[in-house]
Amino acid sequence: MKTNLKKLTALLVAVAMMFALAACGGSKTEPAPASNTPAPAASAPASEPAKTDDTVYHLSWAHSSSTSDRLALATEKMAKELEEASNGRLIIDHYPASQLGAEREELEGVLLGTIDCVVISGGPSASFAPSVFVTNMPYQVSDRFIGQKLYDGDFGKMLGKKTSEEAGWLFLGWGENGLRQFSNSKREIRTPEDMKGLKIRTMENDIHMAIVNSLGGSATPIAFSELYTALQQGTVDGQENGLALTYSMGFYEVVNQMTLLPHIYDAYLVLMNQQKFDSLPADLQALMLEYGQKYCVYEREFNLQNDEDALKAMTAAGLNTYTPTEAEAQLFIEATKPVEQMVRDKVGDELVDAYIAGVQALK
Ligand code: EAX
Repeated sequence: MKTNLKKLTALLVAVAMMFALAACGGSKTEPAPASNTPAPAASAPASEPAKTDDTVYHLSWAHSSSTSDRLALATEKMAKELEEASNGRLIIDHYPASQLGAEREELEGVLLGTIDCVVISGGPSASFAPSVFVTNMPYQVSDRFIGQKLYDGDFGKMLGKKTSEEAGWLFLGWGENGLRQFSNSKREIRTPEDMKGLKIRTMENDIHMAIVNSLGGSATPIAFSELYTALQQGTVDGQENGLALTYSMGFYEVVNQMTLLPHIYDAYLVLMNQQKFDSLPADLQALMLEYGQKYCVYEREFNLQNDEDALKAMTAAGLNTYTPTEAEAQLFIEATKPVEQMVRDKVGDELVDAYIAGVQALK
């Protein structure tokens, strides 16, 4: 309730700002100074000509991770460098930990222009840009470096552009959420048989839900910001996320079993409100494109390091891990085979074939 009120207040402030700006007869959008109020500056209208003066621009940058997570670490590093590179003209106002709303609201915000930039996984973003569903194909990529090359190559460039066309945001780059794996508080999962009857929280994404259900679990969509409590209160028995996030969000405190068999290599989409981008002077636009890419490089580096540290720390804290044998892994792959057709129905054969061919070429 408290969170809802906060969100409502943030939304009302943002809407009020938009009206205030409109009432000024299309005057320049001066960015709001950084403050403790979690309401980002409204975006300038698209028609506004780019400035070339020394105006200081503030960009709100939102994500759902905690301040110790790789998303926050990469944001701070990139923001510092961007401020320097722009001689203090481009300032990132960092809003971690779903401060501006749950992931769906963050996506809506970046489309409405009440949030300037967002880092978001391939789960919730598929509802806004359906081609993202292709990134949810199960048991295709179990090596992060193959995933990184896939998204850095032609396939990723094409897909990023396609998401901008579909949703209307500006795609800046592919970061890495990581290799998603199942964890739960009930029992060790060695084969899909062990998942029978387990309530597993998923993102609000049909393909993620289908994966869990085809493995015998019961998929329960819950917003990421509600997940810790849902595990703690037993609303769900388990979840699936990468190692770094399972650690940084404290999920390992409320599960005790983890199966090390990645079912999805989940990329992060780094997105910007298109009109806000258009309102920046050309040199700052170029910096945004460059530092959007740099952010992805930093975030992947932090993720790799965090994954390694997280596994050690969680094991030391009592988390039991199990790595399925090849024969056991095959059972997971077989059980989720029908999901591929679901993805084909959503995004078309061409995109799925390009994804599979892209992965195969890198293996
Ligand atoms: O940004 O909801 C989740 O499980 C995600 O991994 C989240 O989107 C991270």
